[in-house]
Amino acid sequence: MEQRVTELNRAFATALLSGDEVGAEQAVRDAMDAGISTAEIDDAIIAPAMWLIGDLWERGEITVADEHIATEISTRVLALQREAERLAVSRGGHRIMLATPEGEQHVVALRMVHNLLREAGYDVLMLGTDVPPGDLAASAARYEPDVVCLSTTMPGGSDRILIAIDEIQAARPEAGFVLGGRGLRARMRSEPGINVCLRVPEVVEAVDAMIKRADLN
Ligand code: B12
Repeated sequence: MEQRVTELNRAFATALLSGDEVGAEQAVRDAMDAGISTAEIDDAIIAPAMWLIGDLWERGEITVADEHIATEISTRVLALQREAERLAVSRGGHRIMLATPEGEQHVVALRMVHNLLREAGYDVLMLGTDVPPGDLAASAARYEPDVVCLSTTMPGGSDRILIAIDEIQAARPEAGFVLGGRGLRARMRSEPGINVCLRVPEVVEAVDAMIKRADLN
């Protein structure tokens, strides 16, 4: 991790010195994605780069304008950090329920989904595998999820998922759905309230969009 922090500090400083706001933002986004804390990003990536800028400016190796540009970019990056934190906090107020429908035991993808949503700040409730539709509905009524993520791998999975959605909707009409897995029929497409994903990394964006849509209604 220390090595990664050093690399990102270099990338950030290089971006500041070349007035490259996109590059600076990227370095900080990479740091956040790597799980480096805000305090460490501030202390080990942004501050040392600004100290370097100060040294170069004192030695007359860069101009006052260069220093101003670096400061401006760093300030904008701090706003980006605040935005990411605000998003994580606001996600914490939303519950996402995860399960595979009856007959489905493949759960590795859903566990990956669990990790990503939790990391993004969501309140995640994992029901596990092979959950009958009536039990899914009862849990939806009890735990009031904003979004339900379902995964299916086996042939016939689409039908089981549609039955599960029907039952959950009757118990919790507000819930949106994010679906994934190779058991879904190729012609199963996203529609309002239902988002079909091909890959696990799409899930945070899909859930964010679903919650935003619900908030607008
Ligand atoms: C591990 C495994 C098992 C384990 C599961 C353990 C567990 N707790 O998960 C066990 C041993 C229990 C098992 C059992 C069976 N299995 Co199996 N299994 C596998 C294996 C090797 C890996 C599955 C896996 O983890 N993949 C990794 C994940 C990450 O990938 P993925 O599921 O494809 O998910 C990707 C996308 O679909 C998507 N995604 C999936 N879900 C979701 C959900 C959301 C919300 C999002 C956003 C995205 C998303 O994102 C992922 C990519 O980013 C596969 C081989 C394969 N090719 O996949 C066979 C496989 C799936 N199994 C198969 C079979 C046939 C069976 C059994 C019938 C075997 C038997 N005769 O008993 C049983 C059926 C059990 C059941 N009823 O569910 C077949 C299915 C063939 C088919 N579709 O017709 C496969 C393909 C093997 C094969 N080549 O024959 N299996």
